[in-house]
Amino acid sequence: MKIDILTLFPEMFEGPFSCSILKRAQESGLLSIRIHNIRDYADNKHHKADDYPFGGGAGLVMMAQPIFDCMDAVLRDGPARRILLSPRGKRLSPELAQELAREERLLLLCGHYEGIDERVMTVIDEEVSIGDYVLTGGELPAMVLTDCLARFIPGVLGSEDSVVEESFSDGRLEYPQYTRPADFRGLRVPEVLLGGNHKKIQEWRSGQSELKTRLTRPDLMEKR
Ligand code: 4FV
Repeated sequence: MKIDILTLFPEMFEGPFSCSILKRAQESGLLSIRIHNIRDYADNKHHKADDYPFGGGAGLVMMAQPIFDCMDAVLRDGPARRILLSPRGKRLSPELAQELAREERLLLLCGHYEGIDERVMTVIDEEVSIGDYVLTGGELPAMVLTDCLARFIPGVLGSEDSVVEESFSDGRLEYPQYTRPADFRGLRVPEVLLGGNHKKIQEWRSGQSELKTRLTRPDLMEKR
């Protein structure tokens, strides 16, 4: 899968995509991520990429020209599903992430400041939101979306089981996890997990998921 990310702050992406699972996914060719600086396409002498909003109001708006020209350049070698990260968008969910993970190619546009010139929506297929709160930019949402969908690309996670048995996969929160040592500062791991009886372990885990979901996310119970 190929993901092109368009942003005014390419340096923000250095960290998250250069370690652990996402780094390995790129090295193994399962995922190719390219970051493009929209300001490089601003056709004015000061490379201005934002301006004051028509009609007044606080803050700055990203200009249409640098975004259009950046998208034209990036999509010269083929089409992509063009997504704007924005609070107006469809809420990111495991189902949406799984759907996006099946795409050949995605283009993610990161707004910043007060947002982008609305005429850019004429070259955007859909908007995606990571939650009902306003951030300083679409960069972090683009990272969240990329991380979330990458886990559904076959081969990215050590075992496919990881996405099968996890929070939300069956509408419930995941059961508690433990690892060695069995006794840490007197805090013991539940005996059932040390007994090797897989049926009992599965029952305990299912019970824990139910309990945690009922206590902390009853809304998920209704949804289910
Ligand atoms: C956002 C979100 C988000 C809005 C104005 C960027 C900011 C600024 N994107 N899910 N929540 N975007 O807050 O996706 O331009």
